[in-house]
Amino acid sequence: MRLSQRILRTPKVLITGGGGQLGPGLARLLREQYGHENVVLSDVRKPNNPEAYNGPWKYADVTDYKGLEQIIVEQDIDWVFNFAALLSAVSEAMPELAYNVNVGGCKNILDLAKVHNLRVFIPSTIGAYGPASKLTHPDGVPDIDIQRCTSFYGVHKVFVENLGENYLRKFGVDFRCLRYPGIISADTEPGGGTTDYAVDIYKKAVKGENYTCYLKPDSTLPMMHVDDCLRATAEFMKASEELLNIARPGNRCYNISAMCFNPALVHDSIKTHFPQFQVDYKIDPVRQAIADSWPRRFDDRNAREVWGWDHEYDLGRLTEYMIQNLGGSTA
Ligand code: AKB
Repeated sequence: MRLSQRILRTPKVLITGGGGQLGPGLARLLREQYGHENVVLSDVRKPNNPEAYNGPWKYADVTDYKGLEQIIVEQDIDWVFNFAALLSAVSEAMPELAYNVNVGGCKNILDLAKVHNLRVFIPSTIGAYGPASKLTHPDGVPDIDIQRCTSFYGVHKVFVENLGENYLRKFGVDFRCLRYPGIISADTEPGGGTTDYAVDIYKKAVKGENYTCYLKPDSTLPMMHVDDCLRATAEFMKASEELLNIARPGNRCYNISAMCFNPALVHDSIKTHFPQFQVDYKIDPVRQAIADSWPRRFDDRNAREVWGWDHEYDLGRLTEYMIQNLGGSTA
């Protein structure tokens, strides 16, 4: 197939780390747009989500270059979305494995993108900023700032952001990266992050139980509903390369933002539906230190101006969604 034909055809997509919080939802969205057979979901664990059975599923370990290459070649892949990662709290507990997956895995994917002419999406995070950012930018940390982060996870993400942009500038690799806030979903588990409380708190509330929170009540962080996150990811990946190159030459890392809240605010929001719901606090020093080092707010003006990002969910709507989708009633 000639290159011009490849550019015009429907992309063949590989999602790595696809069994986690984001993979199944992204596969569902992309399969609706590009066809079920064109979206390959993959992970190192057996599928635990029904979406795995709605199209191709493969074993793929991002730390295994040859294994990944085999899938990319055999499946004739054009786009890779890499969700394989150890999140912030788990990375502090297992720094070596985290390095291999978060750094080594991404380097493999960037090298494969260079060899096989792939478009690659690798998410980054609020964790890619350090404690200075929220002091210097209390109203929102911009895309470009000093990133002296204090968690292993943040250090890994900063490295990959910079490596990806260097592969773009030096080798023309079509690298794309969004910095995600904490993502909140009802039907998939977050798995080892600092922002996981914002999912767990809703689960307890709908069961009629109280919640013990590991972050302080005023630990404000940027957050986002999973549907906004997945829509942003799909839209950003579709944006024309030319548009991105002209708008911010050499820069492919964009903040995306929707809402900011802390445990006290989400507790208040849940109480509008379950007035008896109680939260107490037992602080986890590791996750509290991570949260304290992250920005409270993102400035995402570039994403809004350059490729048209906009969010749909605020805290009130998120609370209604979570209660309904976790089996509670908002009536
Ligand atoms: C985490 O808490 O580690 C993640 C993130 C914000 O990147 N949810």
